[in-house]
Amino acid sequence: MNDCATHAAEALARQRPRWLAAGLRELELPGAALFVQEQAWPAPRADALFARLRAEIDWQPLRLRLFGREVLAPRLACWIGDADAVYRYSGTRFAPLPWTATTAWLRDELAARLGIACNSVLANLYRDGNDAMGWHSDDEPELGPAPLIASLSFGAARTFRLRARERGNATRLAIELGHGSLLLMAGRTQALYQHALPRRRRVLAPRINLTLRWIEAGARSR
Ligand SMILES: O=C(O)CCC(=O)C(=O)O
Ligand SMILES: [Mn+2]
Repeated sequence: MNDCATHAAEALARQRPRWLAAGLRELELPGAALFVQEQAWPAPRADALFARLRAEIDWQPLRLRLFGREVLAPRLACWIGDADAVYRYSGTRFAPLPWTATTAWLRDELAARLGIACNSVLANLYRDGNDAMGWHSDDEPELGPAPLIASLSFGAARTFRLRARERGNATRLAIELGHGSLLLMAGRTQALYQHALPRRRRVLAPRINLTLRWIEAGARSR
């Protein structure tokens, strides 16, 4: 292992006991570090969080650059965070909007419960089962070599899929992300796997997903 990988493995070894003690469960996926808590915010709290997030966030159509063309993503989104947490994704530069009361509250909850520091959040609103997210890894340089991503879901349950990036490796995993659930992706998860949220046409209800992240200081000014 190189220095970065060693550092990431040590950080994970320190954090794992705290996350397990807080009620998270570790999922089996070779080389990855995935932790889930189905009812991190049980109803009725999850209902209130969904309603507040839907009302507070400035949901916007998301224009992505794909093969040199601008296309509209099948979902609404908003990038929120500290003023200097600028993020580049799919050819687009996102300057963050300020934290809303509820996103800031959730950020502080993650810090208090799990010792996780985040300076930004990508909020996605899937209006119904026709909205989706394609295969990708959250491996932009500003996320560092071993990104820690906390994914919070509210509203309709949807299937979150992971697949190995390595050619010929058929390893896959499907996780049902329900109302009030928390998923942590850490360590080598982004390096080894892609993830996606496929369409599910029978789902008529909306879903909000927040991925809280840390944008590294050194990469921010680029
Ligand atoms: O909606 C989800 O569960 C996935 C979101 C995601 O992968 C992202 O925002 O990068
Ligand atoms: Mn992602």
